[in-house]
Amino acid sequence: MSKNVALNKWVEEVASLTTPDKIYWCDGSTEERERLINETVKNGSGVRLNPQLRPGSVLFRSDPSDVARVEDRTFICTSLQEEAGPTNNWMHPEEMKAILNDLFKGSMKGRTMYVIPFCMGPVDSPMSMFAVQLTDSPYVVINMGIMTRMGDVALQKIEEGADFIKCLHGLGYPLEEGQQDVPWPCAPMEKKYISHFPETREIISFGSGYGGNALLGKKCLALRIGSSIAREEGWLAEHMLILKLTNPEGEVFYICGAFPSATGKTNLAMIQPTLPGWKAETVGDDIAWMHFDEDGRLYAINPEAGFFGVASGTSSDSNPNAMASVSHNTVFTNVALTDEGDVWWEDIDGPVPDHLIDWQGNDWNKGDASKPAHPNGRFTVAASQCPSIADNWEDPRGVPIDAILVGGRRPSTVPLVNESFDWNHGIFLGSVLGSEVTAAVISDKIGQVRRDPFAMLPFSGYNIGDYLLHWLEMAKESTEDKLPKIYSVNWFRKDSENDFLWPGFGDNSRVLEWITRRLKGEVEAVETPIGLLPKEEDLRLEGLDLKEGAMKALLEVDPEAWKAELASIKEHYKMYDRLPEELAQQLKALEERLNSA
Ligand code: GTP
Ligand code: SPV
Ligand code: MN
Repeated sequence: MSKNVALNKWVEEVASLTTPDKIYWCDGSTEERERLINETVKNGSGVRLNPQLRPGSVLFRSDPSDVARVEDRTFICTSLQEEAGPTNNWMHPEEMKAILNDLFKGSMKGRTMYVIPFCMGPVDSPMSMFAVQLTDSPYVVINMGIMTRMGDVALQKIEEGADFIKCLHGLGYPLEEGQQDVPWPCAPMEKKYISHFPETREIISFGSGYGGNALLGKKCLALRIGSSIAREEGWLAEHMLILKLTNPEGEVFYICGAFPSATGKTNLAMIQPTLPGWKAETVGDDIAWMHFDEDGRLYAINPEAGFFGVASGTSSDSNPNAMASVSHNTVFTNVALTDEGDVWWEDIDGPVPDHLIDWQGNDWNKGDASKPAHPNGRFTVAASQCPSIADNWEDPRGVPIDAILVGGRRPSTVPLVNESFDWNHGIFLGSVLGSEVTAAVISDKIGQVRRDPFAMLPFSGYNIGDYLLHWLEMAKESTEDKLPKIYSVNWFRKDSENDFLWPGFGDNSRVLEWITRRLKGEVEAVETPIGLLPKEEDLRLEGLDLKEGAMKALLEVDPEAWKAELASIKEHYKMYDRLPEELAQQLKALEERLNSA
């Protein structure tokens, strides 16, 4: 019980519907987390890692059907369908609540219902939001404890009267008397519902225990409900990393970047620049809440307290800061287990072991065709464990943003970097952002390029046309000289042999270096029909071992490819029921520039 009557009432209501054996209020302490981890290890759902190699850490293996976000089962429930728009699944709130009411009935039988008070954002920031998640998953509690400011710190504010968002989560796997539990309880796909009610600011998620489906502070609150609130209140809730960059002269730049799921946000947020004298620090790796302050500048906070990062591809070469972060006190999900009791995934440091236990708990021997770690296997770790975390990452005011990047996985057409002509052109570039779909979502479209406006396609809590209009209109809060500059970037160009043309990772600092010089007005760009590109000689490429012709390909604007791109953008824009007029104009202007080039 708390001192907040509304909260107690809601907890009681949910408990009488879901009939858990017990109700437990989370305090967010270290002892509590240890106890919960020990319980999951005891009941066989968690695997304690070797304390010599990976102290304080645990591995979970999900059900093979429950390995990523489920966009097909994610709903925005508004009174009118057009408010959810053409990119969201929609259901009327009453209809959805009726379905969920049936599904939740008795659904926590045999389990504990955990009450998780939490705060998104630094507890003392005016940008922050409080919430309470009810769940029957101890795995979710353990993860929420890392990803948010969870427990007494949040409850205290809620008891003092702070508004809180109701987040209800259930695994959908009740236990009958004497029934043996499974390591990863969840419901079948057709019973999963990740549902959002922007009009009443509620989230109800049923049937999945994985990532963004279940850790409701993240995509559901900070992005879907968050973006809907942000529109109402005049700020931005975005799927963006936040990076602090200091040049050798000691000048500081804050850069945020919208890249779709599994497309390099965590890596860029933790970049170790290969250019000497440059320093990079992490403010956030997935979500940015941004508002224009009285000085006309755009300030961003990271609403999260931890990283839920893609494991595969992470190594001391590609992302040393992530590797150091996960050296202890880390939750791993769906990665492989070594015979020594440590974790393993694709491209991690060291040789491939002869034997592993794969992410499904089966023996794996070197040479076997299957992948021992799932491509969406993840680590959950506190931001405070990251060696590159910026000392001001929890500044309640946020950090002032100088540049916004939008980037996708585009094997062709889109150049390494392209500066927009102005704010509205930048919003156009964001609106047509394309990227190959990754394993971060359960989909039959993995590997195909899809348009993902500002990497928010699966996360905008309202009509995507209104979302882009909101971006356009935000400029009124500032003046062109104070607005961040917007850049399209593409680390993922490939050659005919399917090899990446650009080394990526730490070498992306070379692109950031050019951007900062552009911000300072120190370097000229080449004006092309699609935007402002670097001259090859203005990019610092010393020490790189690029393939013959790589830079030419990375910086070219191929007229034929762009005509095809134009046609594809037109096709994409047809889907909108509320395309802002300004974007239709931007498209027309691009066509004219391409035709007269
Ligand atoms: P979410 O957490 O799903 O939102 O993903 P994210 O955008 O944070 O992506 P992340 O940084 O975890 O990278 C996803 C995958 O892309 C990893 O396997 C990385 O190794 C790979 N990757 C990241 N940056 C680069 C890059 O610059 N070049 C190449 N080739 N791969 C990269
Ligand atoms: C993403 O898919 O963008 C993620 C992982 O960051 S999840 O938390 O599952 O949404
Ligand atoms: Mn993400």
